[in-house]
Amino acid sequence: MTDDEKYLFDLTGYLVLENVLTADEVVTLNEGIDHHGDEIEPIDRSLAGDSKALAGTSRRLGLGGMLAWEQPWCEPWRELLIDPRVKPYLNEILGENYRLDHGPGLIAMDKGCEGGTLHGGGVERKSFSEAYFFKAGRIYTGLTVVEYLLADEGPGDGGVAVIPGSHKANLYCPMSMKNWEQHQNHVVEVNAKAGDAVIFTETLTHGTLPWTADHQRRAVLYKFSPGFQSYGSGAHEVSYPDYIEEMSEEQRVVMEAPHIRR
Ligand SMILES: O=C(O)CCC(=O)C(=O)O
Repeated sequence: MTDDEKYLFDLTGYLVLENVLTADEVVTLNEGIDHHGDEIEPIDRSLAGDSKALAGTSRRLGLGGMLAWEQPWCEPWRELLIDPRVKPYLNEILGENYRLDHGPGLIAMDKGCEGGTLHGGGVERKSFSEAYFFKAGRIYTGLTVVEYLLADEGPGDGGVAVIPGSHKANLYCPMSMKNWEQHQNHVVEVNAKAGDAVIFTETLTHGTLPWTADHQRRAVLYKFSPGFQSYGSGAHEVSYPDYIEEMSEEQRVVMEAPHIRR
């Protein structure tokens, strides 16, 4: 992580890393999703709340469980736990020995799909599990999102959106802004290409704008925490057969339950 990237991440709460995945990796990950297409389901509740600006004609689609998929489909997802292009960033902001908190999870949206209320924000996230602070020359983040784009998110398409700098906000974000009904000029639609990754602190106020593009939105979210900390329920549920047994030593470290690591 360069000094410029540290400055920008501290200033805005997010970074876009270009070309993290190769075109072949994007194809392989998308093929895995297509292969498990019958497991993709619309989520069980609307995420747009009562916002007219975020409303849509369908709900977001979701898919999880990729780490436990059968061989060879699971492998590219397991590799992303220790992605050498992303790991230096996580080591810097989460500390070495970061762990997978939850995920990966797919967000898929078809044209017309509703958005999701903006949430997060420095003052709204009181739990230490979502802390953001700077101390002794270092950034410290709690829950941190690595969002891999498997389809382009171009200008006006919708998708992931953030309020830059809001991870340090001292006042509550107005509901009309969380609903994307007012102050839209301060809500940044993050534009990036398939293969890029967006890293953001969950403390940043973020959400989803309605999807307007003809192609399906596909973004995959891995959420990481410092090794000693958990936002989710802690230890990962491992069903039989124990898929963690199949993982490399480096991958298993990321799957460990929260504890102080020396
Ligand atoms: O990528 C998106 O649509 C935003 C995801 C989101 O809101 C979240 O992970 O909490």
